[in-house]
Amino acid sequence: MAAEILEQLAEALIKGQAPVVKELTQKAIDDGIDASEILNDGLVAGMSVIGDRFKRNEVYIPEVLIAARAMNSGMELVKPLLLAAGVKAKGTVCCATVKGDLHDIGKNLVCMMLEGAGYEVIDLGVNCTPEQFVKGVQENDADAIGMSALLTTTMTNMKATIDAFTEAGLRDKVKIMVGGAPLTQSFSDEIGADGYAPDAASAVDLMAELVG
Ligand code: B1M
Repeated sequence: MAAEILEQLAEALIKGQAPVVKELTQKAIDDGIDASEILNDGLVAGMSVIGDRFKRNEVYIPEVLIAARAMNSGMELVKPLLLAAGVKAKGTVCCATVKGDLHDIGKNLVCMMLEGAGYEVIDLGVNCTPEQFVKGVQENDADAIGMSALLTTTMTNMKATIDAFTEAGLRDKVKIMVGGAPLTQSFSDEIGADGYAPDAASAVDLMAELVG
């Protein structure tokens, strides 16, 4: 019975049906299904299908955004229960677009996918200075950061941010993931990041490798 509701929940999320996701999440809660089971076997299961399809170019950005909205409608109900039960996220990640850069569509997608995969995501927004990244990590005791850049002129601020973590004595504690259209794996290696993800779904896989 529980398995059936969770399957329906994942299916509704894949279809981006926010009201149905909300309704089924509430039904699952009312039926006494554990909140982390609803999260992992319903919401996250659906979102990972979307992630895989996105990676294979079977769905595109609008579908991912619609699925993420559906995910949020279920998360709103499940989150307070998870917090009350003391269920821990897989890790905490501070994400932002780097200093000088205002592009946030890709970064927002990465945030949604990470959240969908069970990470606590602190969105530090756009035009984020190295100091703001460091402060964000310190205030939230984050395990990792995700830096996005869309401009060749702002890519260099990624290195400045990594240097700021080294100066703050936090470089060994924090995993650093980078991404954005002008980036490459070799650029990521050059600046000393821990990993580069070419798209939002790969960002989830990479974060799992980096943080677990
Ligand atoms: Co701008 N812009 N823009 N822009 N803009 C580009 C990036 C550009 C390539 C357009 C062009 O000239 N052909 C060009 C950059 C050239 C360069 O540097 N080589 C450019 C420019 C020049 C500019 C301005 C300087 C223009 C001007 O004012 N003269 C200016 C800069 C403002 C600033 O940031 N300081 C500017 C402004 C803007 C808008 C505000 C109008 C708007 C942004 C709106 C917003 O984001 N809220 C905008 C847009 C929309 C674009 C394009 C058209 C689309 C970018 C986008 O959102 N793509 C873009 C041209 C293009 O790409 N066709 C362009 C969709 C998004 C989902 O993809 O962000 O790549 P993307 O994210 C992907 C992956 O890269 C990856 O996952 C995502 C999903 O799979 N990814 C990560 C991204 N971040 C990641 C982080 C990770 C992991 C993966 O880990 C942390």
